[in-house]
Amino acid sequence: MLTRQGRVIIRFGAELIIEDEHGQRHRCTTRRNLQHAVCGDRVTWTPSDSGNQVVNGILPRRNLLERLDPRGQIRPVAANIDQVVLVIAHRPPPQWPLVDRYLVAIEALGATALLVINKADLDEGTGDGMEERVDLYQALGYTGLRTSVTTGLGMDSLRTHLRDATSVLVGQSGVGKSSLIQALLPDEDLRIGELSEATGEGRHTTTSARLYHLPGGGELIDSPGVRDFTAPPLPVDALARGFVEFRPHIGHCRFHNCAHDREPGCAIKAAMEAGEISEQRYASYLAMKRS
Ligand SMILES: Nc1nc2c(ncn2[C@@H]2O[C@H](COP(=O)(O)OP(=O)(O)OP(=O)(O)O)[C@@H](O)[C@H]2O)c(=O)[nH]1
Ligand SMILES: [Mg+2]
Ligand SMILES: [Zn+2]
Repeated sequence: MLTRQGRVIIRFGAELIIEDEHGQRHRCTTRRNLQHAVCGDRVTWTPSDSGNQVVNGILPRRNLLERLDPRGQIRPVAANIDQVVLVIAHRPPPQWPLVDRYLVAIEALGATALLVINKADLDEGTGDGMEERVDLYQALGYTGLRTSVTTGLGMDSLRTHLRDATSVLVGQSGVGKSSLIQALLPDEDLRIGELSEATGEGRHTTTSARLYHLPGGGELIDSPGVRDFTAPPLPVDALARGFVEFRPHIGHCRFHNCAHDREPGCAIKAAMEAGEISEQRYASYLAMKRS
């Protein structure tokens, strides 16, 4: 029988919902021995009238978002992510080392980071260091966008940034991720998803990522497990590359296997002492490396 292509928009245990090129959805199971397909995967599948439809292949992935589950196991969450929207807010105040941890994970994923500073309506210019730190990230090449779900400020701009990409939204608790998603996806579909999370009904909905089409274009993959994902640890070289401003200095240390910690002749530390790399970013690197 004819094999078709589709995209995984949701997974419940062994069952997948596939969307075809016409936007129609099909319930499928996976062929045995097939690698775990996740939300966002492009797959091949075989239609069937008997209802026994099977996914038989996963097309090459652009990337795979993985998380550490509470037991320390690495779990695949979603595939083919173009952009990660990293949400921070004036309240609760950002934990900058955590922001750096997310940025490193985004770099390792090969996705674009979009920094959203939400609750702009609470910005009283109180000298909380937010502006300086956001300026630092912008100087590193990251885009920063101020939004307010309350006043609508920046929301059109956010929609524009989401338009041509598959995105996920992440950030610490209380920054307004659910509020932003509710504003971006005001349809019933999402509310049902939130409801089943709240009631605990359907255990899978609490962890399964789901792909949504945004009304203004673009796609958002969302689940609680995506929003607060904890990335698996990285080897030292990938960790250092995750700090984009370290990259020009990598390979210039005295020791080729320098971990940029206590080694003499470290080019990264020299750049930090020369003021080219910020002390806070270097401190974030050390904290991640030593943990
Ligand atoms: N003033 C103001 N409050 C906001 C804004 N966005 C969200 N909030 C409020 O901030 C609180 C937390 O928002 P949530 O959307 O629940 O935050 P969250 O990131 O989903 O939090 P978790 O689900 O715990 O991770 C709620 O009381 C929101 O009403 C905003 O732009 N301005
Ligand atoms: Mg929430
Ligand atoms: Zn070094």
